[in-house]
Amino acid sequence: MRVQVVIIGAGPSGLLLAHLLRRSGVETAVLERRQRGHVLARIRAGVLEWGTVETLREAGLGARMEREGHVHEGTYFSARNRGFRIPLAVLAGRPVMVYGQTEVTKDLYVAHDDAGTLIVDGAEGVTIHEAGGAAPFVTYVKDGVGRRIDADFVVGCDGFHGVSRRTIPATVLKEYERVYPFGWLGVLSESKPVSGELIYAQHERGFALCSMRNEGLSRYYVQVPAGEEPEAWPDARFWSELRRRIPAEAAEALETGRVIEKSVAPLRSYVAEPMRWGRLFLVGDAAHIVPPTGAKGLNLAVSDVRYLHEALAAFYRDRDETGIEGYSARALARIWKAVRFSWSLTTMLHRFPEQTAFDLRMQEAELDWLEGSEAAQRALAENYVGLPY
Ligand code: RFL
Ligand code: PHB
Repeated sequence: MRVQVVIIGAGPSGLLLAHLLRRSGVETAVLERRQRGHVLARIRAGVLEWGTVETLREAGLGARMEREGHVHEGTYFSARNRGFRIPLAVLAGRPVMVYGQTEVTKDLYVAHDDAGTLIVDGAEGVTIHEAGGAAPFVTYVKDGVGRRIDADFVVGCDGFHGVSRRTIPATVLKEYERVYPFGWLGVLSESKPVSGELIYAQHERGFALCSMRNEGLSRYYVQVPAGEEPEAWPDARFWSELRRRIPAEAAEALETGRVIEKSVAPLRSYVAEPMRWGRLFLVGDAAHIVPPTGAKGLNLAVSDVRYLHEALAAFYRDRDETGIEGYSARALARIWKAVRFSWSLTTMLHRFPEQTAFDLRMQEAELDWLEGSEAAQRALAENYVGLPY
């Protein structure tokens, strides 16, 4: 079998790229290791930059997001149980949208089902061949039968643990990494969100975040040591720890409902360069990871997809290769700024094991400055709502 572009991974990167390419008349096949039910059960991102919202709208994927998503014009920060608000839309000219990654992924699957895109789930042993040459192909096993797809290009949208990045020779790939000595324990709870807007809370016991999915579904996180098991956190322990870290009024108002998901996510900053090797491109988490503190991971995946879609569409339309040649540098320029932002928010808000009394004071002074300075708030807001493409 032959298609123009083979995409590995049916997360948001792979599904959105396939969707945009189909609208530009480019034929794709998407290979996903997992079953669709598994992909849709993953609870991940919650906050969309306005550029992501516009990208989804322009792609004809905005209808349910308009109805069910929530526009947030501000967000709260808190230091030592006292909160203050940053008016994002006033300072940066744009709000953000709270609409879960799970919902974005569902909308994409519905669009692909309607259009009849080839999405192979349960594709095992996906292997990329000859990506450095002119005629790449991909092999995999489905239902015990070996298969092969030839293509002009292969796109790795297969997340941090995928095969695509590892296909690039070690002599070519340069990796940059910081692993943080903590993770986030996340809880999805059937309860009314404690606040109409998100609360990012710094506290000497560790960071906490109050987020949401809708009026009846809250998403909360507390910082825990790296390697912590969710089983060490029965519901009562989680709620009591959360209450201790958030603003006093929020702690009082907190409603605890049935917990329907609980998991620990490790925190890391990671970038692989370049994001193209011959006829193989990397997109999204396959090339970079940010700690979730800045809510940037999914949004970066979307900006990579925008750039690569533009490049491939120009190639097929006009045989113009400039976009393809420039993809990696263009994507990385935006990525590094989001990596910096996510790292700096993480550093400002988390408790580090080796942190001294002096370091704690530095965090508190930074938050105090943020509370009192419009310039500081504007800088944060500009990054949080998303830098231009
Ligand atoms: P994904 O979503 O990991 O999808 C990759 C897909 O590839 C498949 N795959 C393979 N398929 C075939 N063969 C193989 N060998 C394969 N190996 C893997 C996988 O099964 C999967 O389906 O990557 P993608 O598409 O690049 O999307 C990236 C986003 O998922 C990620 O950046 C965000 O979830 C990060 N993130 C957040 N981002 C935001 O923009 N805003 C947020 O508020 C936000 N909050 C979060 C987050 C991530 C979190 N976790 C759990 C890491 C909160 C959390 C807790
Ligand atoms: C979420 O709702 O899951 C969420 C929100 C904001 C973040 C990270 C995660 O920074």
